[in-house]
Amino acid sequence: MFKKMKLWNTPVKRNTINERVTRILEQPCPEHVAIIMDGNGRWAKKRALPRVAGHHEGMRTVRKITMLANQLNIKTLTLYAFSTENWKRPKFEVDYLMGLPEEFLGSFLPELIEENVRVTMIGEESRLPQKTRKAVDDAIGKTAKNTGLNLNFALNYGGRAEIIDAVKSIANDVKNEALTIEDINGPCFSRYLMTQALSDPDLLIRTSGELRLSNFMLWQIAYTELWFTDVLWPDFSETHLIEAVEAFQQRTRRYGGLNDEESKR
Ligand code: V07
Repeated sequence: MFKKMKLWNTPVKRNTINERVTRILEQPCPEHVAIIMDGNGRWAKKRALPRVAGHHEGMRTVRKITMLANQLNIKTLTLYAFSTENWKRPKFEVDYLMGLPEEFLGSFLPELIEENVRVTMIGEESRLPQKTRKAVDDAIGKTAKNTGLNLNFALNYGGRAEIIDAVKSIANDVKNEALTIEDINGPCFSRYLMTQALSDPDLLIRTSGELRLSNFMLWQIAYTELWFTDVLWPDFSETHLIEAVEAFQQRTRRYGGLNDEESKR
């Protein structure tokens, strides 16, 4: 039933939101926002629907939040779509999830292109099914030259695996004499991560009330502002992102005068 639903039929309530967006744009915005999109299963359970109906509804939220992030001049929006641990879920659910990139891009890629959004991904791509990789690679290719929001999907991503891979590459480069042990420092280490091209997240949002990081961007979030909300991902609306960004701006303003990057190190 839910598979046959028309996907993008939500009218966007701009009038009330526009004023707050304008206000936000007058102050420094987070450059990189990362989101752990949790609570899709719970959303479905509350409605006596199958879990996958929650994942499907969550995809509609991805579209809305992407468009708002673009409007807020956010440079990078990283969305945790599938973790390395998610393979442990029932096969039916995993198969369904692996079909979502294709479905999402099938409906939404033209709009992403029109809106100048660039799609990228982090995570171990080789274990993804062929059709998933194809859909994602196609979107990455077709949006590679876009200069608006970077919509970065974490797919089959795990923070510890990423760190271990970086350590292996560094060890290899030391062995090959491309790097000396003295060269190894924070900035050098960051260049060996899948996020090498990105700045660290300024703001991390986790929906659905869980207060955990669940192996997400462990190295990159060392100085990130954290925002937890009880709202389930399918219910997360434009207003909720605006609320999180406003809170971020309030917090960073409070560092007053101090160069916060300097004061942290
Ligand atoms: C997924 C919907 C959002 C809630 C979280 C779990 C389910 C969009 C994508 C996607 C991924 C890559 C891409 C384009 C779209 C996606 C998965 C799950 C695995 F290039 N939503 N979404 N991928 N959910």
